[in-house]
Amino acid sequence: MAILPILQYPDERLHKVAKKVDKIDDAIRKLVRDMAETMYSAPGVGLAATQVDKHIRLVVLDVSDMHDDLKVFINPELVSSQGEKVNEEGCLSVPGIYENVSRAERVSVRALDEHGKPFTVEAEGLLAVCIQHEIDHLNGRVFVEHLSHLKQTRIRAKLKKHKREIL
Ligand code: K1U
Ligand code: ZN
Repeated sequence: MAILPILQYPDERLHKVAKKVDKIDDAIRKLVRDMAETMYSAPGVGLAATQVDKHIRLVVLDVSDMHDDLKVFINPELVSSQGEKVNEEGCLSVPGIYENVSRAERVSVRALDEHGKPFTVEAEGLLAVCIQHEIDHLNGRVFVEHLSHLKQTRIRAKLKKHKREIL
C-alpha cells in the first residue's frame, strides 16, 4: 500500500471533471487500497480520486467512530435528495479551513463497489454531507466554491501566507 500526495487548493487539477470507471480491475482495487490508507493517515473521513490526481469517478469514505467501515463508491450517482442543512465542512485539499456549507439533508446514492456490485445508500448526517462533498470533487468543485467570492479570496490569501511561512 502507499500514501499518495493530496493536491492542495488552489491547484487547477482539482477542477478537472472525473471520467467514469469502465472496468473495475486489480489496478482500481489497488488505487482503492492506496486511497484508503491515504485517507486514514491524513486523517480524514473521505477522499475522492481527483484529490490524488486520478481523474476517475472513485470515492472512499469512512465516517465510523472506530475507522472500521470503509465504503467504496465507484461511478456514484445522486438518485434523490431531500431537505437542506448547513454543516461545517473541512477538506484535505484545503488544510486548516472549516466553513459552513448548505447541502441536502438526506440523499440516496447509487454506485458500484470495488467488485463491480451495484448498491444504493440512503444517507443522512455526516455520511450525507461527505458523499455530496466527494461527488463535488469528482465534478471539479471544491467546497470553498460554495462560499462568497470575498470568502474565497480571503481563504486563498490565508493559504498563500501559510505556504510562505512554512517554506
Ligand atoms: O474530501 C475531503 O477532503 C475529506 C474531508 C471530508 C469531509 C469532512 C467533513 C465534512 C465534509 C467533508 C475530510 O475528511 S476533512 C477532515 C475531517 O473532517 C476529519 C478528520 C479527522 C476526523 C474526523 C474528521
Ligand atoms: Zn475535500
